[in-house]
Amino acid sequence: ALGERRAKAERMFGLMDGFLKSDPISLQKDILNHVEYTVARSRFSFDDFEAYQGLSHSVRDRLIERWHDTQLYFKRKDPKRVYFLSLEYLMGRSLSNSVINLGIRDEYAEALSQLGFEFEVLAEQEGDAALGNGGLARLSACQMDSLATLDYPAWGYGLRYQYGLFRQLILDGFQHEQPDYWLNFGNPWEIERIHVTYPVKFYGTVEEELLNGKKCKVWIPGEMVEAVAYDNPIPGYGTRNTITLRLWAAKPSDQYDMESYNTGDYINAVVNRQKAETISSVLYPDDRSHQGKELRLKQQYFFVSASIQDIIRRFKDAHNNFDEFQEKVALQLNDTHPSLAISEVMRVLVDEENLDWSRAWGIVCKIFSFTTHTVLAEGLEKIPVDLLGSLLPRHLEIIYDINFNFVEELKKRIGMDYNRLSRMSIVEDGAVKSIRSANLSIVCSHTVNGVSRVHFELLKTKLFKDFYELWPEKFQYKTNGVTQRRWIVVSNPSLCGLISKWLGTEAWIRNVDLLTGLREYAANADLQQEWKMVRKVNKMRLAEYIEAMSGLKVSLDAMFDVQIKRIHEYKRQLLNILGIIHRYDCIKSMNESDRRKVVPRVCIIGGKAAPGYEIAKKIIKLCHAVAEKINNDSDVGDLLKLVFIPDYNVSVAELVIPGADLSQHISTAGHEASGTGCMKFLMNGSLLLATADGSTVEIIEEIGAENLFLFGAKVDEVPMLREKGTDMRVNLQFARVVRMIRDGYFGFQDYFESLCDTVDGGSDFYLLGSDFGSYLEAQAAADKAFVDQEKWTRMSILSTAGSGRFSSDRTIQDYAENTWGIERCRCPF
Ligand code: GLG
Repeated sequence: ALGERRAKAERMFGLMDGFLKSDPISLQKDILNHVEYTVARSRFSFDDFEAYQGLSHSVRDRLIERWHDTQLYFKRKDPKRVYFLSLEYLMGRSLSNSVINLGIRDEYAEALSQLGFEFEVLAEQEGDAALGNGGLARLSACQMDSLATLDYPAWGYGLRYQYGLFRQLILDGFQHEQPDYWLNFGNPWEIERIHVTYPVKFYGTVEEELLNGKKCKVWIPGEMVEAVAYDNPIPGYGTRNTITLRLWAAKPSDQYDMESYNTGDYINAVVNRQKAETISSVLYPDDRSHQGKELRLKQQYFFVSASIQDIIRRFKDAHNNFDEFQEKVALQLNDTHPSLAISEVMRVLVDEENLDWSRAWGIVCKIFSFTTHTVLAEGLEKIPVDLLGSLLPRHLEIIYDINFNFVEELKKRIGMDYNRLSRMSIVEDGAVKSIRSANLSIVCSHTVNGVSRVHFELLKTKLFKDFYELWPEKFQYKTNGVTQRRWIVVSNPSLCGLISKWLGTEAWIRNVDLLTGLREYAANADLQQEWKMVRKVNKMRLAEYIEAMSGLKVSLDAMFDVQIKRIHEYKRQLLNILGIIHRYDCIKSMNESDRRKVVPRVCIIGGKAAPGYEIAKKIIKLCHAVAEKINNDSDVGDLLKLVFIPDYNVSVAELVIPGADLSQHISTAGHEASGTGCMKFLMNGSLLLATADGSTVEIIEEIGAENLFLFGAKVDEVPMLREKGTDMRVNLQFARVVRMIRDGYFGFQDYFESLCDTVDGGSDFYLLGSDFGSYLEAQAAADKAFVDQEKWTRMSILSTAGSGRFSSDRTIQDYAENTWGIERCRCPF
């Protein structure tokens, strides 16, 4: 029937590729139509923002067409689908990415220029969708792009927060958090599905009932809210496939709580109902610590419950029993945040679909896979049993039952090793009895993935050692990747053009391994010349941004040295700042002729600190205090500048990364599970200054140690060094820079005291002191290489050429083949 309808449509409209034409004239007409009828502004008079709105609605129309076709095709083919459950997605802007993936960027640019607008200017009107914190959330976004591009039948599920990640405002060098009410100006990239709603239940009690002579559990909820779907079409590149990211928003339920209307307190009843919406109102801004808060747990269950209902509904549309469930459904848990999906599937199958426990359990064990992004045991999520019991009483029972069966089985395998049994138990006995979400996820998943090889080693030998010994076959790793569509094609169009020109093809945009073809031209003088030009233009763009933002003029001849990422002690922005202080101190003590030999630097730091993370906030303030001193010192001039870029987010990254000569990825070894920022810099030809941590270890293998600046302790040296501590009497350079802060050289003496205490006074947990010497050496090596621009450019080209392995296309293909067992399903028309 689908084919017939299609053929009829084609006969009527004479179109092969949807109803909408995409030549510049048709695009213009559509944009103006949307300005007039959607935005409701006169087509003769509208500003840049209204033009952006008209433009984005016309793009949306084209997305919708492909999206419908893809969904219909998936429905007809009924392939095994992967459902990606993630509490966070950092999508950033959609416009440029969409038109590029749709393959109509040039047509739009032409259409707009005829209307008197510039595509780039309108693209700047869009705000970021920042429904996530950092690496984990941006990884989800990159993976969605790859899933669509590689034609996999996939769905993303998450939460539609009304307030995304807070905006960072810097006042006097201090971070202030402002709410990000990102929906204020409308969001053309989502489609509200008012008819796709599910009830989600909370609280209440569990009762036993007899059903056909069989005892069964019935959950009588105490509260019910409605989940409403908002669909975000995700277009693939070089394919018609357009998949769905379905985000849930909470709305008051119509079915429940009606009786309060009869009490006469109408106003309060309405106000109370409104509270339901708070569930999806705000993203938790802390990416590492979990405090067992009720609202967070409600968010987790809310999105999981709605998603599972949706998935089961879709399955039941095509199947009348659960025999084939595991052949049609793969559920991916992105970290432990969605781990309640496990007990939810058990509950639905047993309590609602009346399957036997053992049959339901057999299904659950075949559908779930779990990826952990954490390195440290302290980072693992725990749910207090009291909290879970009150919010989701039936789930607590189910988890207890799963744990009982697991521990019984375990006893048979390992005997009465009580220590090990208690370590592996899903339930943790302690001051606060809790559920260990990671243990639950491991027990119930068929595959557990790490995010880099180093991370995998740590999982096997430390974090999940007990489980690895029990089930070695469950453990795998898929080194993270990023999408070259966003991180080269969208954000660095001139580099994109240059690469295509030298490779003689654009095929690398879908098949990124082809980038290795650049290796043979790395020393070619013509390519080097063009490469340098492209880099210079990107640096100019960045310098303009810095000036507009801070009034600071920076020299384009200086090395642009960038560290942008969340502020964390383990990521060691403090090491970077101490290094800058050292550089400043050296310049100050030089004579004129020595100063002439200094390689000028512009140090750029950006990132948000979690609102409750005091030390991270002090690092931000220190950065500003040091910048204030250096940037105003006439002895230093252009030799050294320090800039803090406020409100770091995806679109800021798109601007900054292409302009970086050098980028820093300097976490204490063994602390960064993978790191993905380094991959974006690598693709853009920035040289890396890095520790052998996370994915850097694999980057070294790909591009060769001679093409980056490596320093610091290795993962296995860390415990010994920590034991030893930093001796300030030996580490004189380090002691001196810390002393400068302590002595008030940069002001705010008292405020910085506790920050200095973290690295001296016997603690220095993150080993800044012991790595300082080799950090300075690596920095000196970078200076030396920069003087030789021919060598530097060759290293830069080789970085891009070796970045192909770090594409999320490779990661996703590996997941599809080795974890989810899904196949490509390419929409043919
Ligand atoms: C984590 C880790 C990063 C990792 C990212 C994606 O800290 O090292 O690259 O997930 O796997 N919480 C995170 O952002």
